[in-house]
Amino acid sequence: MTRIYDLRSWLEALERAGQLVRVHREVSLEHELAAVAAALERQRGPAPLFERVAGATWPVFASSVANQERAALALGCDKGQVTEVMGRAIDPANGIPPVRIADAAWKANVLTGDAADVRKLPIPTHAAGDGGPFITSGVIVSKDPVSGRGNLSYNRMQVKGPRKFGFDVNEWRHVRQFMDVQEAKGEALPVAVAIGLDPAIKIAAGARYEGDELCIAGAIRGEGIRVSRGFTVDIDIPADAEIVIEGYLPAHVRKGEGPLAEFHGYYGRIWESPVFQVTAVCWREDPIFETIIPGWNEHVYLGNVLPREPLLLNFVRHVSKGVTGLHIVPYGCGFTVIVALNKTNPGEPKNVAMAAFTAHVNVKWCIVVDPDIDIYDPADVMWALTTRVDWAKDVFLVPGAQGHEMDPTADTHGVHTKIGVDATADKGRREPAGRVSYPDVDLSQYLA
Ligand SMILES: Cc1cc2nc3c(=O)[nH]c(=O)nc-3n(C[C@H](O)[C@H](O)[C@H](O)COP(=O)(O)O)c2cc1C
Ligand SMILES: [Mn+2]
Repeated sequence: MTRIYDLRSWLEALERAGQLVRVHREVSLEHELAAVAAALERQRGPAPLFERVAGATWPVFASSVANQERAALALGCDKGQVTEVMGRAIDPANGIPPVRIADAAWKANVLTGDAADVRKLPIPTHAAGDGGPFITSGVIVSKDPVSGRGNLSYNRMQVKGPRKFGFDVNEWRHVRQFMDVQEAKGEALPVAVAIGLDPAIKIAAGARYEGDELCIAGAIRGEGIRVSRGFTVDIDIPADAEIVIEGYLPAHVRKGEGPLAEFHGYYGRIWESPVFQVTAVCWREDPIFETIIPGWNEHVYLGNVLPREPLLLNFVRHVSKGVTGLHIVPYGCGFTVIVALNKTNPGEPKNVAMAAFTAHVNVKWCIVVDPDIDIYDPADVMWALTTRVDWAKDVFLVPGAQGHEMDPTADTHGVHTKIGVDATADKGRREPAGRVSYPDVDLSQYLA
């Protein structure tokens, strides 16, 4: 197995697993690159490395952690173990802190001052309704100005000029908390953006964690992530990143930014957001740029699937030891959960669904299936819904419950209706003979 510690070793691991496709045909950064990557994500196809990008010298990689196979590969486990491995990684007791080194691959090339021009970077314009080019796969590295601890997050960055971006940050984020401390003193918040990464760091950045999220990445890799001090910011930045942008968020500056495709599959609005002022642009030799297709599978996987599944598993396991697996489906905006249950009592599936609702406000729809259903295969789940559900008896609604404030069916406070579905068999109805199945075959042996 390839030891994964940066984007390049990750690409090797993907290629070996048949999860990488090199796109030789030239693509445009305006919509075309994102359209190809989005189509591949929806077909559960391999991740594209765009080798020729019009008007750019650097290749662009997309869709790193966009399906269950790649999540498992990134975490070094089987498909069905992802939730449990994530559970161990985000347990602060297992965190492994980063290790500081003097050198870093990205210290090979540095532009500062007026020369730090981000027009050099191949930043795509993704969806048709996006407000322009956005960095979507930048992991934001910041530092708590009070305690000094590090922090990782995602904050989309819209290109606003050669050295300026819009910087989207919601109210309850750690970065917002750090900004508030600085703004009270009238001071800027220094930040760095790391692009082109070991997927362990990307997975860590999507989690809400009381501590430095780099400890999560360390826990995934079983050793501290190598970091190196920035040139113009006093921040420890992943040393094996392909590209690093350093800068600061000036105090009390807000500018219109957006719209961008959101995780729920609609466009967001234009927000009055902070501004990121660039102080340095750094890169490895022959760097590879990386992007996340906004509003699509990887976006939901990193933000809503991987960090939340462990929490849900804890809750539903508390209610029933018979739970064999759980998946927050990436095509359901992080609102839909499928639980596999080896039930021992007829009412158990509904109790399990209720546990999922209370585990996280986002959960709106919980489908409970038997362990013979592949929870990672939408067609198998649809088959269970069709053949094992009597809609008048096996479904229950919870009106007036708290949901995500961005659920388009919810009111302005996020109040919505939740729905639980018992899609298990053996409810004392008819008894079909055994289920039809065909053995798995290695298609490459037949179609080559
Ligand atoms: C791909 C992706 C993009 C995101 N974009 C934003 C964003 O633009 N603004 C924001 O406030 N949160 C965004 N988030 C959510 C936060 O970055 C994420 O929840 C992170 O855990 C917040 O870090 P914190 O817990 O240290 O505050 C995004 C998440 C993902 C996975
Ligand atoms: Mn944090």
